[in-house]
Amino acid sequence: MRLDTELFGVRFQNPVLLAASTCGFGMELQDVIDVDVLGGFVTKSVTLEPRAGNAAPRVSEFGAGMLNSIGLANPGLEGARREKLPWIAANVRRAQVFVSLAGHTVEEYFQLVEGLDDADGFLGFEVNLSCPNDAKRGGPPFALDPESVSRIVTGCRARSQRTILAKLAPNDPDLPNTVKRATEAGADGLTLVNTVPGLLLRTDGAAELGAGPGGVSGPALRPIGLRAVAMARPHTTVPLVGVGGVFAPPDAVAYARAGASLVQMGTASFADPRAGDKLARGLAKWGRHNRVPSWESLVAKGAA
Ligand code: RRO
Repeated sequence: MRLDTELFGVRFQNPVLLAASTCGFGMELQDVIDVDVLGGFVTKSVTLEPRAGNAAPRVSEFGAGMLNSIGLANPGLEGARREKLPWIAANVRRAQVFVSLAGHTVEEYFQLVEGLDDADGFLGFEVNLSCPNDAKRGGPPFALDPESVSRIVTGCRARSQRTILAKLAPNDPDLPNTVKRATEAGADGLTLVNTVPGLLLRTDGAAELGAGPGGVSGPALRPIGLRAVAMARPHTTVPLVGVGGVFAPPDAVAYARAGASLVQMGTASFADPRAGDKLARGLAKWGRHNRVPSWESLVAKGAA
């Protein structure tokens, strides 16, 4: 099965990306995996200022997946420019890279785009509108307010020629509307979905995570991500990127059938950093076995 796919004016050698926050900025994994065997990866979300992140423990496993509250730990705009993006520019050749952006205000997204747009080494931005763990901002994520989605994507679009993905929330009461708003505002693609808000408690009533609540990922997120992709597909023509519980080839194929042109892997690659590479190779084998000529032939089409 041919795995390569042409999107956003470039070639992805396979449809498997590592999700934001699971591979740092690539360099953190350099002794463990060759990121250039992947279709691509998304960096940690970059904020204007460096962030130390939330109190430990930041992740906790449970039967159906994982709860995290990392709290946007990242080196900030200047740190990313100075220490992280140059490594990507010098070392990543074949994987397509998206820089994830997280603002606390609408204007902060614009400052982030302005501050990073002329750096080298990446294809585009994944505008993270759906972080469930931003204690500094508080309140619901921007993705749950269609007006904010529209303003943020419009402003980022006006400031960059690069590919812009908008990362949306799983708990959106009107996802079709948000999908339409993000598309009309100029997003080139949509990433569906971020983690679902959740809480794990110990028997003494204390939260398992230092920050209290967090975001649920892993197998439990797969039906939620698939539903979101399938629900979004008729409402936009732009490519969709499916995230949530992608572990094995049938999971990725299910996302393609729902309408995702690419998939991202998060929790699976926490447990095994080589999971992305294994998935790409597993997909090729799955396609041979099932006589499917190409990944692209599996991807359900969007709105006409
Ligand atoms: O850093 C985090 O705690 C985090 C982010 Br920015 C996000 O978008 N989704 C998530 O589950 N955790």
